[in-house]
Amino acid sequence: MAAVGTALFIALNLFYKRRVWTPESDYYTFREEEEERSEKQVLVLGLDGAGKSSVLQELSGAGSRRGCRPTRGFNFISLHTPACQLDFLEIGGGEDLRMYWVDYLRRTNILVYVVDSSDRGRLPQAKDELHRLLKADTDLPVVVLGNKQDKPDAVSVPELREALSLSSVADQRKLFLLAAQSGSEGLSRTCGLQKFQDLLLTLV
Ligand SMILES: Nc1nc2c(ncn2[C@@H]2O[C@H](COP(=O)(O)OP(=O)(O)OP(=O)(O)O)[C@@H](O)[C@H]2O)c(=O)[nH]1
Ligand SMILES: [Mg+2]
Repeated sequence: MAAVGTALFIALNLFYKRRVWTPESDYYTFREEEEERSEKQVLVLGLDGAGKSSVLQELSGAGSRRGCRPTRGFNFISLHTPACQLDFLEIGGGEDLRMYWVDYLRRTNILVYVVDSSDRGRLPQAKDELHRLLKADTDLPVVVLGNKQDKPDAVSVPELREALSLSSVADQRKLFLLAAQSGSEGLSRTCGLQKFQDLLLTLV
């Protein structure tokens, strides 16, 4: 019995050592780590109707914002860039979903916060939700998109900075505010799709 036990122990030990130390396994571990490193998470949040899905649709190359329905749960797209893969996760902005937003901050590299610049009545609410997120994670880089700039009643970027109290945000935080409009390649016309992507890549 003892001999069988010893033989089993030696065999397992040899097997374990082979798994861990062979050059091939080292190579695969290295490759897995590399693959993990090259996937970056971008969390896309904002009140319902702000335009999160429309922005994602445009980023994915679908162009027009026509056909966007309220997101009842999640919405996910991946962008392959030469530097890395950007995984965008939108969580719906409805009141019932906002309580879950903070749970996703931990696993993300950047927060993109979309605001409807023409929804003046709900700017205070957009501000409160944004500051709740900023408080929950004090280091996360943030890009605020002041969306729907094509609408005649949209507030300007300086007004939006004021309305969202962005000047009160700590200096060391990486925070950017960009004007945007999505649909019909609007994002390309305002903040610039390529510029937006490049900015994200500098922040991951
Ligand atoms: N005029 C204008 N309308 C826009 C713009 N972006 C989005 N919309 C419209 O706004 C509405 C809401 O857009 P969505 O992209 O579904 O908004 P969302 O933030 O994903 O909303 P939820 O999924 O409900 O949280 C849609 O009717 C869009 O067509 C924009 O830049 N300009
Ligand atoms: Mg949506």
